[in-house]
Amino acid sequence: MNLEITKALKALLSEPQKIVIIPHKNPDGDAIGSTLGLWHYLRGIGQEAQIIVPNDFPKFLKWMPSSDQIINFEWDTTKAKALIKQATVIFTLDFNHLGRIGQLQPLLEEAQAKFVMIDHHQAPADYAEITYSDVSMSSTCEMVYNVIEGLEGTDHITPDLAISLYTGIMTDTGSFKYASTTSRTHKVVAQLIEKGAKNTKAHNKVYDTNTPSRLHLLGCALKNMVIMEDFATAYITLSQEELDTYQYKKGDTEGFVNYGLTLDGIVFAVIFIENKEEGIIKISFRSEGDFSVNEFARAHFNGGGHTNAAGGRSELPMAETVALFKSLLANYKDHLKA
Ligand SMILES: [Mn+2]
Repeated sequence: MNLEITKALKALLSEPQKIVIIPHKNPDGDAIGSTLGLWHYLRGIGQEAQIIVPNDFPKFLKWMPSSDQIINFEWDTTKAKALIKQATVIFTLDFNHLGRIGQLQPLLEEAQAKFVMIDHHQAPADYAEITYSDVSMSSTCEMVYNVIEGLEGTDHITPDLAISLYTGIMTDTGSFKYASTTSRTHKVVAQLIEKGAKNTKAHNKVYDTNTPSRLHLLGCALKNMVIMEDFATAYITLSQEELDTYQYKKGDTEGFVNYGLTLDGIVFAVIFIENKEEGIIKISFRSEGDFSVNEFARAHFNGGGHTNAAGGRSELPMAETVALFKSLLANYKDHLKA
């Protein structure tokens, strides 16, 4: 975090503000962890702050301290609207384009507040007064730690704050294994553990809370996996019917896409998940090495993200979506090698 951002944030927070903190739609561990981490910090220094999520977040994150204080826009629309209208500062976390917040987009476009963006995705939009964007960061949680440190606020890191940030770093780095995990990431994590983050608890609460139906859905997904050795690619499909058969609940398919990469010789893994209600196929892309799934998702599937992890969507039916995907691989043959 550079000096200019530190100075601007210091000035902003030297006055009492009415603060709203917003993560992206379908919030993940990093989105919830970073918003809660920042929320604990801002409350700790005496600021008025509220978190508003565009929609619900997975059950495996609901143990996080004070996560019950989070306002869900879909359930508490009137309250959320009022808070956004009155806000003097809006922090947007773990996304960098107002198209990522669903129904909140028009409200934020009209909001009078000063915007602060803290995010590690590529190609940030230009909507914030203060933009802290760094694609080299493991997670937004690591960036929130940098913010707190930059504001000389590490004494305000309580165990609740610490475990919030720890959890987001853990989930966004695939438990500290992705290429974005640096020595600095480990130093931050070490600090968080020293501040009281119960690291084993975070792992158990996030990863060891499977239901039988989720494991059965995983079994179905793995059975559906198609391996294309010539392109070092593996993809999975899950139809709405299959999701229904295994009583799909939000968050159940989290991490499924990564199984393709555990195969020897596979560098590109994809999952296509049908969503009948929205009339779309949701797609997650993962890669190992140099192949940029961010560029692939941007170019062909209305999405984007990071070099090794991205999302996208298709409005075509499943079979046509998969056919399109397969037809594209030949263009990337030189990059799709183990
Ligand atoms: Mn993130």
